Amino acid sequence: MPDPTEETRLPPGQYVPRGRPVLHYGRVPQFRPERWNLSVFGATASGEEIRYSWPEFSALPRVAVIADFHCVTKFSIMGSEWGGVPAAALMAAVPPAPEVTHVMIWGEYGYSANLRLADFERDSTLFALELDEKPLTAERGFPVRMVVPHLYAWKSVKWVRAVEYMAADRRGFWEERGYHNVGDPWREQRYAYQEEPGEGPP
Ligand SMILES: Nc1nc2c(c(=O)[nH]1)N[C@H]1C(S)=C(S)[C@@H](COP(=O)(O)O)O[C@H]1N2
Ligand SMILES: [Mo]
Repeated sequence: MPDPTEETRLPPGQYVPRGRPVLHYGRVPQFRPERWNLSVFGATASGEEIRYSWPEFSALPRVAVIADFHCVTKFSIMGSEWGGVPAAALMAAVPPAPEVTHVMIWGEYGYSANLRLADFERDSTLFALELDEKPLTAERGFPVRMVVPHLYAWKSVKWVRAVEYMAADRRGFWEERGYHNVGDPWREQRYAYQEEPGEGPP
């Protein structure tokens, strides 16, 4: 049955495809639990880099978030249930220094995406380990991916390995390649040329 609310939940220019597309640049990395860690570095309040091992990270308390997810190539994936660690909980566990304004989320192979601290802190921003109550599949970002449902999906970095606290904004992988620095789908912030003063790094 089509869900009648989907139409009003769809940002401008988006459509709902059949099935659930999988999209990423490059190869799917292999997960080696004994070598895996997730690091929080840069301008931490303590000045130290914190590293979570897989047993540590996978034991953190999780919440569920139901959200739609919008790719800049115009497909939207509606109503997924993501389970994971709220970004705000990670921030509380590893506080940023007071001057931090942005974060860079780093995936395997150097993929990255920058976020304003306010976007990172949103209740719906998660380090997701589950999709629809099952562990993520390898191609969806196993073991951990970012979910930032209120921004275009290139910001939802798969295979996350690090969070960098930054005292100034810096562009990530797609933001350096012509995509919008903020990426709000409701404002169709697709490309860098649409950026207004204050929406990108100086
Ligand atoms: N590490 C990594 N994460 C990534 C990407 C990527 O190329 N590498 N692509 C992004 C883009 S453009 C989209 S649309 C979503 C797709 O997520 P899905 O494969 O679960 O649909 O992943 C995002 N996260
Ligand atoms: Mo995308």
